[in-house]
Amino acid sequence: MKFLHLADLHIGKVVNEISMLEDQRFILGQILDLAEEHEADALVIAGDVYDKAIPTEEAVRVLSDFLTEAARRGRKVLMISGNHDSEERLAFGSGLFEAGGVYIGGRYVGTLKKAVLNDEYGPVNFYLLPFVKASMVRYYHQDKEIKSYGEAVQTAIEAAGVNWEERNVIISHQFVLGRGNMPEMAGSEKFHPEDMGTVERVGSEVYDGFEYAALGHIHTPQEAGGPQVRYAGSPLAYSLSAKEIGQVKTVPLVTLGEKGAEVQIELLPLTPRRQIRHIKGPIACLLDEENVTDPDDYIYATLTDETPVPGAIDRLRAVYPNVMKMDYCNSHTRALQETDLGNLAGDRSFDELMTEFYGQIVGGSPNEEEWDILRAAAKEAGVIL
Ligand SMILES: [Mn+2]
Repeated sequence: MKFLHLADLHIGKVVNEISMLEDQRFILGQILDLAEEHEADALVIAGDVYDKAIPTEEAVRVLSDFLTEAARRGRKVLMISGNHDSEERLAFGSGLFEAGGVYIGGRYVGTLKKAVLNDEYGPVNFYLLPFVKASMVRYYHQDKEIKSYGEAVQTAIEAAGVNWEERNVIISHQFVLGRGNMPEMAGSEKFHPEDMGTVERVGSEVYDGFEYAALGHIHTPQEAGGPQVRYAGSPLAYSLSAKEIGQVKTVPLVTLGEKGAEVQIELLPLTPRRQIRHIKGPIACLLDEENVTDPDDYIYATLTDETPVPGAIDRLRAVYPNVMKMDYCNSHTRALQETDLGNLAGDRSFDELMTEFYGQIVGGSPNEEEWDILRAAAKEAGVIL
């Protein structure tokens, strides 16, 4: 039995005002080709299928085409909802889809959906555990004391009546600590580990006993407590964070032999339609033909020019049509970084502050027209009378 493990597709995601839909259609097509090339029996999607609870029509079409094409090529699909998905909308038609080999775990209803796929060694049981909070599991298991997400996942698994004599795979979308270690974030996740209470962290030992735990939620591909408990990571970079730019995204190809045999995991690298790249330097240098490679990539440009470049973004776009972000790094921005914002005003007047600000950012002081605009804005904001 072979399957590809996907997660965090976030179909419909917009990164810095640029829609990723075509990139997603492209990478999903590549994944279907990889499934064919490696003769994978199934595709597992561990949550955050869509980016939003109410996806756009175009996003729905991308998923619909993907599922239809997977089924047409004889691949089973097993997917669960993540915290970004609407459980109910993702599960639309799921009872009917099963006849086509598409199994969806939308809403947690006290039991886990189980999909059984067979190979020459017998059945492989896939358990679909959608994203759950402690309260959702507590509602169905009021006899159990459930204080944390970890206890919730554990209760949900215990109630599933897993036959441990057989081969079992769990699909789950949670924040999982690998043997006590925090997972390594990519930067495009919509939460910060520091903001999370310990009740939201799931210990990886709750997945002990499964041949494989296909996890979603964290966008950096990684193990979480052992090679058989894995985050697939998102198939594309979804942020301009230093971590995620240039991160090679992969799809685990999981091969199960007979019960007790070692599980084989091969990470298949993905090649995006466009890379996200961070380029840095004076604008003249960045636009110099000698230095321009792959201009269609998604570009984050940091200009090191000491003075603001008029029309910089348009000039960049003329060469790199897919600029996602532009900022400056020069002596002014560095000075600003070192400024104590809390104590910025001190007891100085508005005019003094503006003069200094202009000096730092533009060099020189505002002209009469600029003063008029600044004072009008400050009046409106109630800063000056
Ligand atoms: Mn996600």
